[in-house]
Amino acid sequence: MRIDLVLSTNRTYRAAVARGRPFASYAPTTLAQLAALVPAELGASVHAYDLTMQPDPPPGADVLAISSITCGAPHAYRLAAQARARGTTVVIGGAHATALPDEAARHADAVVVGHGERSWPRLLRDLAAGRLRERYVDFDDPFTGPPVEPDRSQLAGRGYLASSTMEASRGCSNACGFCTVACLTAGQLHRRPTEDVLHEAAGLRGRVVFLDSNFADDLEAVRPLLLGLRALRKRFYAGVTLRLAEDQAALKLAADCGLAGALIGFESVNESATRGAGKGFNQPDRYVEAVRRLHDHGIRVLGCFAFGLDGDDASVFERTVELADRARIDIVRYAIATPLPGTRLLADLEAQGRITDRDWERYDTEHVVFRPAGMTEQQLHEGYRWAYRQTYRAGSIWRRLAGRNLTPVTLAGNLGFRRIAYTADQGLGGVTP
Ligand code: B12
Ligand code: SF4
Repeated sequence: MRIDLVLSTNRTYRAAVARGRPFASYAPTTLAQLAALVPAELGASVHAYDLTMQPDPPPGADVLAISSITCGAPHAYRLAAQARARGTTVVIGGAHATALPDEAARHADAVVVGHGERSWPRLLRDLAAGRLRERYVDFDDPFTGPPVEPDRSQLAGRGYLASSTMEASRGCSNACGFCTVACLTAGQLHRRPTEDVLHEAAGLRGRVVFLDSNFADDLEAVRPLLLGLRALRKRFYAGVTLRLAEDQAALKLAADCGLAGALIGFESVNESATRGAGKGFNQPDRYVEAVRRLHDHGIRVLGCFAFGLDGDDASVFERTVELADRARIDIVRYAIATPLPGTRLLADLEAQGRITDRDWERYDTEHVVFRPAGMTEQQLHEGYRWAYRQTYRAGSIWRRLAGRNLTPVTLAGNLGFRRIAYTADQGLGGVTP
């Protein structure tokens, strides 16, 4: 049996692949995890294709298993139609199928909703036994079975900026209105056993990137892991919230244990916008001080902001750029607020009749798909692109980074975003809102 595992993506990423210059980023573990879960007794040959980095797979698989986030759903459905026309069994899972399983079911022989750790091997055994079901749903703790180590050989040589990616937990203890994580994990946060995480981390080369949505909100729960990472002398990057910067003891411990870089969702410089999105623990008047504290502990900051939440008006772009400069955020990522399926944001905007675009391709945080409250759609799109160009001017990069040791990641991140910001048709949603 030949099983092709595929990560679908949207037009912007496919165009970059076609140009031979994909957006090098951190490696997802999705395909590597699914490859490792294929039961050995099936004797299957398994091939993974991350289409954010490489072209579509050749035809001929017996099973095509597609993982899709929302902006990759149209691509997933096209691949599915082509494969089914050739008699291939198609399975779809991932964020979009979990939020909208009925839609995915129209394009696949089976849909996997939620975690794949138990469902995926069960599905393959069912298929081999000729009793494939149409839907497999599992939101229980995915980390209770025997430890699964992602088969990273499947992703080798793809040119990722960071390949040593892994999970220590899945889910989040918060449920911010614009975020899909609560939907993907049925509102639960699951942690892997510390010894499994340390075992996997020990085998990874260089700095580890934890893909967790919220690595360190509960310090007591994560303390044994931090101490273990310190014993391994592992430096690592992780997604955290600003709560970490507010807690001096936690910050010091995380830094001592190797936290080298933090991905943080600042979201907005408008307090009403962060509060409205259910992320009221982000207080914009404390952002500069928070970044200073992280820097004082030697932690680099990748700061994420979303434009267009209710509460934002057209002044938000200039104010955000100014804050990113003043706080000296190492790498800045801007997004257009996007009402992804499964979020409260989508439910609210739909109820208010403000959704203007239902092309999932454009639900990539680079396009405006709803009517913003405090500006026009055009202003939101242009302001987003303007903010990127401002933040990645040479002068701004210099102001944010001067006087600090430059790491390869900081440099590559800034140069990568600068390339995207100044190449109008190659990212940032092309030229149309
Ligand atoms: C790595 C990553 C990426 C990679 C790859 C993206 C991709 N196309 O999949 C990169 C860096 C390119 C990326 C970019 C973006 N990403 Co991203 N990314 C992640 C991240 C951090 C980790 C994914 C991962 O490896 N998880 C670990 C694996 C093991 O878990 P998993 O993917 O959920 O898979 C499990 C189950 O879902 C299930 N499963 C999944 N697929 C399938 C398929 C089958 C057949 C089966 C059986 C089971 C199954 O089984 C797996 C094991 O249990 C997640 C957040 C997160 N922590 O998950 C966001 C996330 C996937 N990204 C997200 C977003 C929004 C984006 C961007 C649009 C925006 C942005 N600026 O980041 C871009 C768009 C990229 C594009 N055009 O494709 C959202 C997706 C939400 C949605 N509904 O669309 C997430 C969930 C973050 C979030 N909090 O909202 N991202
Ligand atoms: S935005 Fe961050 S803190 Fe909020 S629910 Fe999502 S992962 Fe958790």
